[in-house]
Amino acid sequence: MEPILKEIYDGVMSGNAAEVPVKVNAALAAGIPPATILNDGMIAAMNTVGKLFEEGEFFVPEMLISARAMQAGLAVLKPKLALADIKATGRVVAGTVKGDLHDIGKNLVCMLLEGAGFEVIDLGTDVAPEKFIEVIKEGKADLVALSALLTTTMPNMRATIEGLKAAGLREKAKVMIGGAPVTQNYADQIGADGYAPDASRAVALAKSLMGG
Ligand code: B1M
Repeated sequence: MEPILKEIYDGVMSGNAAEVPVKVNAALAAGIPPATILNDGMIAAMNTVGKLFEEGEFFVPEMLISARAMQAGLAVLKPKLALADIKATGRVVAGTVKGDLHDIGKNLVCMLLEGAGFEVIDLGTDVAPEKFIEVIKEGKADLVALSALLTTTMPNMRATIEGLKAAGLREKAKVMIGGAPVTQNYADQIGADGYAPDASRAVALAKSLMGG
């Protein structure tokens, strides 16, 4: 691994929100592709953080400060990730489902969707089914993008789809889902229109769901 990528990795691990953006800028200036900085530096570090949490070496505060450092680095990377090639069209309402506060993956998906030309309404985290339904009812979006990072909050993806059905709005919008514990099998079970394992494949999926 390039030394600067290792420094970014270490900065996210130790939760150094002041240093990570500086290092990300340095890596960009050195010509390292944004996707490499993201995947090999930042996402790799978050995976290690998760592993250490599972092993009881890290606790919630450590996860939180690592997440802050990652968000600070992402803010620098955003304009580079968002450099669009071909513009897609479509309006997306995105959010992390009710009960779930994880937003880094959802933010990345939103950034790349915007970069690809989608209009994105980001409802944030802990979003109740009613909020998504309201946006679709008002005709403000054609695609619902649901993220969940907890096995305990995944059922709120199903609840959102069921809510759309009950409101007679299921035909008005496609629904795509993703997040670490989510699978294609789960998407099929709950009647989602698609599943993507990562942010770049989420963009490809959104384009295909919108007929692009
Ligand atoms: Co939490 N957490 N966390 N956490 N956290 C996980 C998810 C966990 C796997 C850690 C572990 O045990 N190894 C575990 C979940 C276990 C499970 O249910 N299977 C866990 C737990 C248990 C918890 C708490 C319950 C801990 C506690 O309080 N005891 C608690 C729950 C709080 C809540 O939500 N109600 C909690 C809290 C937190 C923090 C707040 C401290 C913090 C989040 C801060 C934030 O997001 N602003 C946090 C963090 C940072 C993590 C880990 C370490 C990292 C998550 C992350 O940001 N990854 C995580 C461990 C892990 O995932 N390795 C963990 C980087 C991000 C880029 O990846 O989000 O997977 P990800 O997104 C990817 C893809 O999944 C996909 O694209 C993204 C980019 O490629 N994707 C989509 C995501 N959404 C998509 C939507 C799409 C398509 C693709 O279409 C719509």
